[in-house]
Order: sequence, then C-alpha cells, then structure tokens
Amino acid sequence: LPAFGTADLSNCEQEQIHLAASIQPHGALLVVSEPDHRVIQASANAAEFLNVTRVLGLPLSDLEGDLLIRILPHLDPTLEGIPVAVRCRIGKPSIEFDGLIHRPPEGGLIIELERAGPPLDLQTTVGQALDKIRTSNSIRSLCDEAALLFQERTGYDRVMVYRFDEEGHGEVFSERHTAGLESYLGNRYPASDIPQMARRLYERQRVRVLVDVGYEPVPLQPRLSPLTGRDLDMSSCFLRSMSPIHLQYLKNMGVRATLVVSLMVGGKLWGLVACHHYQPRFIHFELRAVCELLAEAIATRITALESFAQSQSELFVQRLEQRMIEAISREGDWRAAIFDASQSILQPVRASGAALVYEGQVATIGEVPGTHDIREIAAWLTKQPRASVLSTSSLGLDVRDFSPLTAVASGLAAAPVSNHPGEFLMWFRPERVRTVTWGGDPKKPFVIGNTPADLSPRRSFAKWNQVVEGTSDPWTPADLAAARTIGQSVADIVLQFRAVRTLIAQ
Ligand code: BLA
Repeated sequence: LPAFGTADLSNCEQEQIHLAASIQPHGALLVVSEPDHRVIQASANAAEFLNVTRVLGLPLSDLEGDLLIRILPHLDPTLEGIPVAVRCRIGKPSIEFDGLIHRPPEGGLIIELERAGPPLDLQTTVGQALDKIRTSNSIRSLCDEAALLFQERTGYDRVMVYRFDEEGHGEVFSERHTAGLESYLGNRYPASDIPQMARRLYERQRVRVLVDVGYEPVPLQPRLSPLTGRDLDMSSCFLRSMSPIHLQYLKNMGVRATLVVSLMVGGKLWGLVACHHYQPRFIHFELRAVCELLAEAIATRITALESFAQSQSELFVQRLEQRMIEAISREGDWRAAIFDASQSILQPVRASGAALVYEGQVATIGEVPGTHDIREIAAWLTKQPRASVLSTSSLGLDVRDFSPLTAVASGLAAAPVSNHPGEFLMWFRPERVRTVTWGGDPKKPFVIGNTPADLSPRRSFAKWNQVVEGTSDPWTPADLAAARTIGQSVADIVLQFRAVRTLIAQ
C-alpha cells in the first residue's frame, strides 16, 4: 500500500491517509503515555506554538499552565474514540487554548491544541437554523437551506451540498457562492475523486478543516509512535495533514481553504457539506461543533424526508391496485388504470418511461423504446432466470443487441406479470450523461491527463462521463421495491382477471 504522500493517480485509492505523520501548522499535537502522562511524541512546532521552552519528554504536570488539571476529570476508559474538548491555559505568560483529547485504540492519549476561539452565542447560531432544518419539506429545499445556513455561519466563499448516489458518484446538489465565482451546481464527479478509505474516515471524523492549502506540514517527533513502533493512527485527529493528491486538486481549482462536514444517513455517508474559501481560513472548535450539530440535524431531516417519500410511494402503489380493480368493474380492463396520465407507475419507481407487454399487446407511457424493441426486450427477459424484479442500469452494455437503445433505456427494471412467456411490466431510464449539463459540452473531447497536475473539476466531470457512459442513474433498493410491489399487484390482478374470464367463457 502506498504510504502517505507517495501515491499517484494509479494507486491513490489505497493511500494510507490516516498515517500522515504530520499535521497542519495551525495547532500542535501531543501524544501522552498513560498513566504517567509524559509527552512521548509531539509535533515539531509544539513548544513554540504553546509558548513554552520544551514539551517532548516532559510530564504534563511540569508543563506551565493547567492542561493536566483540565483533562484529568475526563480520562475514564470510555474516552476511546470519543474526543472530549477542554479549555486550558498554557505557557508563561499563559495563552488560552482549546484542547481536543482522544485515546486511539493502541493506547496513549492524543492531545490536539489550537488557539481558543471567541465565545459563540448558541441561540443565534443554532436556534433558528434548527427550526429551518426541521421545517424543510423536501430534500431540495432542505439542501438549499443547508448551503445558506452554512454560508451565513462560517463565511466561506462557496458552500456546496455534495450528494452521493448508490455507486458513490457525487453531484453538487445545492450551492451558495459569493458573486463572481463560476457555479458548480449540478456538476457530477466520479466516485474515484474521494477514495473509499477517505470515505470510511469521514464516516467517523465528521468535520475537516484545511486552513491553508499552501501550508508546510509539521512532522511528528519522533516520526514513529514510541508505543507501537509504527506510524501514529491519526484517523480521529483534526490537525491531520491532508493527502497531497487532494491538496493538488484544490490548488488546481484555485481554492485556498476548505471546511468539509459529513452527512451521515442510515449509517452511510449520504453526502458532504463542502465549503471552499479563496483565502486561508480557520474556524474555531466551537463553530466546528456547531457545524457538526447542524449536519446531524440535516441528516436526521433527510432520513425523515426519505422515509416519508418511501411511504408516499407505498401509498401510490396501494391506490394503483385500487384503481385497477375499479377499472375492471367499469371498463372490463385493468390496463387503463396503469396507463392513465397520472404517471402513477413512473413516480414510485422514479422511471422516465414504462411499458406493459400483455397478451401480445404493448402499452406504454413516457419515454420508451419503439414497440418492436420492447417486444425484443420481453423476449430477452423471458430467457433470463425468473425473478420478481430484474434490473440493470446498463442494458446496452450488458446486451449488445440493445446498445442502440442506450439513450432512452440504459436503465431497465422488469417484473413478470404472469406465468405466460413474454408478459412483463418494464420501466426505463435514460442514459444519465444526457440528463446532465455542464457549462460546456459534456460530449466535447477532453483529455484526461494522468498526473495530479491535471486534476480539476473539468477533468473529474470528463472522467465521470467516461465512467457512466451507457448507464442510467442506478436503481435504489426503494425503486426496485416499488417495481416489485407494482409487478406483484398486476400479477395478482392478471391471475384473477384470467380466472374470471375463463369462468365466463365456460
Ligand atoms: C478527498 N476529494 C476529497 C474530498 C472531496 C474531494 C470533497 C474530501 C475532502 C475533505 O473532506 O476535506 C473531491 N472536492 C472534490 C470534488 C470537488 C471538490 C470533486 O471540491 C469539486 C468541486 N482525488 C482525485 C483523484 C484522487 C483523489 C483522482 O480527484 C485519487 C485517485 C484523492 N481525494 C483524494 C484523497 C482524498 C480526497 C486521497 C482524501 C484527502 C484527505 O482527507 O486527506
């Protein structure tokens, strides 16, 4: 695995970013042994930053100020993984610091110190914001509000709500920026722009600050942890030096400083609030804690809105079943109910088109392939192993014969509606590059260079285009659950309808 700082674009997925062995210079880091509280490892800037003559090798009790007194009450065994914050004074004359302390799994204490910030008025920074978050009634308005709330409270030049899809590709879903900046709204980026290892880290460490992209990393002394003989695990350190590849990306974009906050929904990284500044920028511990709290509230609201959407979709399906039954009694045919103008079979599955192949007839709604092609798909489906719902987001890549259908039918979800061969309900989704815009022609050739110097949002977008060519937006488990339920409802109706018809015919 490539060590920190040695990765290139071919292996940066594996870069050991938690073993940075260095910090950003806006703070100082101490590693303290237990139970004697002696500083056994420290960032090279520690003594100077803390305004003392010496730190390394010293018991904390010998350090001028009250750091030890402040942290002692918090050193119970549960500290592991969960950082605690203390206000303390260090040095002579003393300076006020915010200290963040956590105990990494391999033992010892990691103490990170930064200059104390001004006190915050929580009521004004948090109170109103929480109200706005709680009352947003769509993911769209919530994320737009989130971008605004973050911009007002943190003052960064650009705030983006960056949303991941099922495959980890990202989209700038909401954005606020100061006048005169190019907009990134709607831009898509490939999953590979944020390696899996970094994502795992961001699930645990929810707020990251990069103060100045041009910083000189401050090494730890000694380089290896005296406790383990290995690099210090800096997974939970807020001062951790950032991957040089990512720093290069930001430099290429002209960005000087960032603040990024994780949005965790259902235990998964749903997205990020990513803030950019075009000058160096630092935000203090308390404001970072506010950001984390807001992110938590936003994520909770997302969870609620998503489960509301889920129950809405279940309701849709129930109503659909009801309407099919009514249509049978009224018109002797249930098909009208699914192909009326209400789009009721598209919405729950989030498809752009749907088709029913039944008793040799093809009925459609929305954007669909031609009738002949739909019959061909039905014939192909018949040859596949039977499943309550079969789906692909890359039909034309999976089956060469269907590659001409890529534009409207890269995505296919299909449910059998009877035991008869070739009788299916199908849903379609277009190729996604067609549904996305960029301030330029997405299809225009763009050379994707292969060194960090080539990294840029434009390259990322071109890369994303390349990666997702011939694919639709992925079907989520909720989409497929809706398709399955609709398919089963129709199959039930078909079965009863045919039984009744047979009876009448006798
Ligand atoms: C991290 N890459 C990131 C992060 C973002 C992006 C948001 C998280 C940074 C953080 O949480 O502080 C990507 N940022 C973007 C994109 C935009 C943006 C797309 O502002 C567009 C507007 N990066 C690459 C490639 C590699 C790579 C090709 O583009 C490697 C193959 C690596 N990205 C990379 C690494 C990190 C990262 C290693 C982790 C940085 C760290 O936490 O140390």
